[in-house]
Amino acid sequence: MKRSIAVCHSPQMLPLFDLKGKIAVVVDILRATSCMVTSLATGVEKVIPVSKVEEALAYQGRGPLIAGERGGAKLQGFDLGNSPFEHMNQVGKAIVMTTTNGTRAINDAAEAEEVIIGAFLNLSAIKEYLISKTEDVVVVCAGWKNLYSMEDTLFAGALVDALGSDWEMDDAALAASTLYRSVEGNILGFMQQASHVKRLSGLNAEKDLAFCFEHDKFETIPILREGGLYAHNTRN
Ligand code: 3SL
Repeated sequence: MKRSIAVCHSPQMLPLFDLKGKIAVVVDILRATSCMVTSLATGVEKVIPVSKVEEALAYQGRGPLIAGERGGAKLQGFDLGNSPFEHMNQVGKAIVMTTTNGTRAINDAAEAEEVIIGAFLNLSAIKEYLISKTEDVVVVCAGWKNLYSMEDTLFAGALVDALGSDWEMDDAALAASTLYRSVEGNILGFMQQASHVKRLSGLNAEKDLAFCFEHDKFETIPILREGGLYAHNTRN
């Protein structure tokens, strides 16, 4: 029997999916999951994703760095915002992170057999990891405030495309891979029309944008275990 891959376009739609016994690949390309892959690949020990600002603030002064944004802007009093460059090379640190959509999507997907974190930065590692497993897969897009997002859909499409035709796809997976294939030669150009790129344009995030669409920079897969994300390296 073929394994199945489905795409959930927003955490709001998660109750329509049965995640039990499945692997959830949570994605928030701009920029939460790109930050998490970057931090864990460059030396962070663990990332604790929390949904609310107050939950992150409760860790202040207790060891971990606290990171986060609302509406893309760094939160007042936080150590880090949501640029992958701020999350790079924080060797040995723990980071508690809260973002508008990404950290909530991770916590909402927690009933899955396994929750792993995807980004273009670790796309091939995610593909190899999924091939090595036997469970069905749901790609959980963080979206934007419960709505569809282009960048997360493109990642879902790239992953479906990379896995090949031997998978049972739902219509959302089929649509995502068709979209990805139609723009893969010019993703950054295509993304200029997307709402989150327009939203980030006042925040000096051009460098982040280019970085978040780089493919296969890292082999690290963040995996959720007891509320924390830890690095799994595919070559280990
Ligand atoms: O929505 C999120 O979780 C963030 O990644 C959004 S932003 O890119 O920082 O604006």
